[in-house]
Amino acid sequence: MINVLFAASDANWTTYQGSLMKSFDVLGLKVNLQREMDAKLVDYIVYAPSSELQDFTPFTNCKAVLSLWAGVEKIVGNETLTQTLCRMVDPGLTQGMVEWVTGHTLRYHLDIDANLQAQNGDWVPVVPPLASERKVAVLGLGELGQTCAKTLSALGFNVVGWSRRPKEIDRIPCYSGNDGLVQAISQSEIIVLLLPNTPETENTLNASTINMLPRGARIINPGRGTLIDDDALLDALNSGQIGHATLDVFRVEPLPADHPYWAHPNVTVTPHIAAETRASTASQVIAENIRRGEVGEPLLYQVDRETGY
Ligand code: NDP
Ligand code: OXD
Repeated sequence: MINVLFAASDANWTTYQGSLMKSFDVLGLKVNLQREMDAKLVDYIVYAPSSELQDFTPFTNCKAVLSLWAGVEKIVGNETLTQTLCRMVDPGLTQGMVEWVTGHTLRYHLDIDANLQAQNGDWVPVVPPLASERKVAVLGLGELGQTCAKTLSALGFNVVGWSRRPKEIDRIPCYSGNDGLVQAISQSEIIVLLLPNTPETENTLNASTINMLPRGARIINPGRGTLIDDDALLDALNSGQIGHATLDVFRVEPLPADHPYWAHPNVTVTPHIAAETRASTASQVIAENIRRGEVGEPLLYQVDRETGY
């Protein structure tokens, strides 16, 4: 019997218990899945940041902590966590992010807001440009960024990408490093942020990089709140340097009701809903990693503790 501790909220338990058991069954894994268990008996921990579990020291036989979240910034620096840490890469989550990013990119590209507001009887045709005339920078070319970049490129957008290490992606010019960031963003009218929260990515968009963007550029941030210097963005929104921002993630969540983003006419706030891990597909990923752990195969999606993602 494999002992799996489910360390996440009550709501997560309700959502995941059935799917996880089904996925274990499909792979022929005999699993004892519980919310409480003698720490020494635990073989794997399924973990979400909503869990109160912070001290991993007692889990001396635990082979891996399997995160239900893609972003692991809340756990990666935990010094008691010496076990292997795997993040979530879930096809359902990826598909959700592609739909969210594509939808908000098209909102900006087609200037849908202008049409929604122009309903006063004046017939003023303004034909949107084609996607090929719109340059979009996707910052972060991992599981999510790369899939979004490819989808936008397939729709015809002029997509460029940026990542830490150099990459080659068909029909998408890719840049890396500090100089690469300047090249990626300097002519991009829409910037999509899909970087993780690490010390290196903090304030990727700051006063200096924001000023490198074409005037009126639009920002879409489903990555993490720390990627943006909020004061610099508010200044740029007020001056018109940034035309509009759609923000799904914030330094403090829930975003406080008195935060200037809520009231700003050129900001759309969404409450961290860009993409959620989907129980049916994510459970298959967890089950596959436990199967691998049991037969001594390398686990998928291991977090690099040095880089923090
Ligand atoms: P990945 O780890 O697969 O990809 C991260 C990307 O960021 C990689 O391309 C990586 O470069 C790049 N990167 C990391 N550090 C730097 C740096 N210093 N400079 C330039 N590029 C860097 O993550 P995912 O794509 O799965 O997820 C991205 C983020 O999306 C998550 O960390 C999370 O914060 C957020 N997220 C938000 C959700 C929401 O609902 N709003 C839902 C799920 C995730 P390289 O390829 O060279 O390693
Ligand atoms: C995640 C998220 O990291 O939902 O999975 O933000």
